[in-house]
Amino acid sequence: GRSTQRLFLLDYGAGNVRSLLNAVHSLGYEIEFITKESDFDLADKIIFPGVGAFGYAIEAMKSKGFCEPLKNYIASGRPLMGICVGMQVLFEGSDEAPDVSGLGIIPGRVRKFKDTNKAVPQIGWNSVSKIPQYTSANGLTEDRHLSFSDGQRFYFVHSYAVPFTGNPELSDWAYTSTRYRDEAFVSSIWKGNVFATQFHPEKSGKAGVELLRSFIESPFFSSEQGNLELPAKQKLQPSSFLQPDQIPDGFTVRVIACLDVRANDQGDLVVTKGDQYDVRESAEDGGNVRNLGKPVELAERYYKEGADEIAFLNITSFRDIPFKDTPMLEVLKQASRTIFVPLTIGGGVRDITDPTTGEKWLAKRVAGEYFRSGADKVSIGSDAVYAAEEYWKNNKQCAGNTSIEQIAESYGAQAVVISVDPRRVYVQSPEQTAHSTVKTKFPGPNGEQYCWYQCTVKGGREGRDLDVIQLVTACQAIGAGEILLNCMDKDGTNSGYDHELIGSVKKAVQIPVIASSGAGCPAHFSDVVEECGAEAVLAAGIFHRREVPIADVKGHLTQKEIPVRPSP
Ligand code: 1PR
Repeated sequence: GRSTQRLFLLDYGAGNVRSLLNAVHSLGYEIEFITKESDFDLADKIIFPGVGAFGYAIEAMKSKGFCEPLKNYIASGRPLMGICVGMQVLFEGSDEAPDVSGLGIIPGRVRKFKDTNKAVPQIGWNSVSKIPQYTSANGLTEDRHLSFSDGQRFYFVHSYAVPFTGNPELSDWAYTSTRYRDEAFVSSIWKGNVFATQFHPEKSGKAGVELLRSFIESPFFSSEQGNLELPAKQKLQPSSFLQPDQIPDGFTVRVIACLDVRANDQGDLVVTKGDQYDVRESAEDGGNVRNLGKPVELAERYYKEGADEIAFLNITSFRDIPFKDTPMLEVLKQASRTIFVPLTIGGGVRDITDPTTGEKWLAKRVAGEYFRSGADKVSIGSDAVYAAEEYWKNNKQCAGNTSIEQIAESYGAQAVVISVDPRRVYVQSPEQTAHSTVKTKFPGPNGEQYCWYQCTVKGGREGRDLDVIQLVTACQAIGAGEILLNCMDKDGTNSGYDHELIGSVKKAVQIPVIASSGAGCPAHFSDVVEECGAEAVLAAGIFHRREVPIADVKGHLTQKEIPVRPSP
């Protein structure tokens, strides 16, 4: 790297640190791993990322004997930057693990967001408001060295946060605050050599990467001069301390690009797109698997065009072991090198037994491979249907070992997305089925006024006796963090989203819902947000076929006064 300082990453075995490595490398710096206690003495600066569950993080830190050395490192005055759970563990404790103490460096506790009138976890982009604590005697404020500017958006993905009460007890520490609907919380802390963010800078596009650069390069964090005393602070009177109701809600709707990926008949991994899940061209066109481009190239284009998240779905994974499809791991490793927004990977996330070796891979290990390759979330399709069927059969008891529970336990609920592949089943009247029906504006082939949404597995090839409401309520109870709500009837039709489906699911769960399938023009995106309250809108075909640029979608949503992250 450009400086002689030794930058270290304190990784306790969290989720996706690869993206953080890639972000630091993209700035031209090297970063080493803290693997043993003596490494703390070699570090000039430490970045401490945390993903997932608070309790897991503390236990992992303890088992590695990192807690005391980290406290001593901080006491030595050398700079530390915490990220997400890496910020939370600096506090006294968290509701997420009531019987586990945090490091107690910062006064206060981490609380769970209320989900009475907003989706929890908060998954998405939000703004930060600097809390004016003081200006230094010579007018120099430390802000100059942290490239926060109003209007920027950063990526949050968490169910727990430190409330911003506006009382001075946090005044020494709280650096910015953010509002998520009815709750203001501390989105970053800074005091002397300790800086930490609730959001993920390595997943917050250019704004986030520049913030990492600030930490690495800012003189306020230089360890050469020891803990450079910040300019003398003239404490503002507490009365002038920013109050929670002065914090704006900058939460935005996410626009997500989705890449269905599979091997074509020649064995090359291509981005394809189903038309109601049929990914092959017509017979007269050769019947080939539609080839809409290469996964990493397309993903990079979408990142540059302003996609807020990118999802890769390995759509033939139900056939074979995803690791025979190791190209998917390679796709993630390559994509996460230059793409600094969240990546979701789906397809084949479940317990698997390798038919040749008989080796058993738990879903947690499959997901771990994907996280270590650069994914932030995994989506579970078929296996979630099976888990929901078990849940209802066992009278709403969680089995304890489902792929959802395994992954949420270590990486947090927010890392587990349920990908739903429902299709309409029309009935003349609700009495004809025990399933949850909707009265539809789009009658069935025989004029049926009602329908229910049947869950399918194996990429829509097999219908199950489970409806979409049973699926999403069970998965939320089991511990999933988000719903990716596809729709077979609408898939690839460009006729708009299925509002009846999305509206009924939004009413049934408190976790965020991504609208998917059918988008054909910018108005379709604003319609589904206005009518169903989807937290995110996803499309595939219109982006792959270059019919509608992402910027046009964001421009249209802005015109409709739906907040979006500004395109880069
Ligand atoms: O069951 O856990 O192995 O996961 C398989 C995953 O692959 C699931 O997420 C499933 O939705 C997906 N999948 C399987 N087969 C297909 C197929 O198309 N034959 N993709 C498929 C379904 C859903 C989105 C699509 C949106 C937007 N496609 O990827 O892009 O519906 O489409 P549009 O904007 O073009 O209308 P497991």
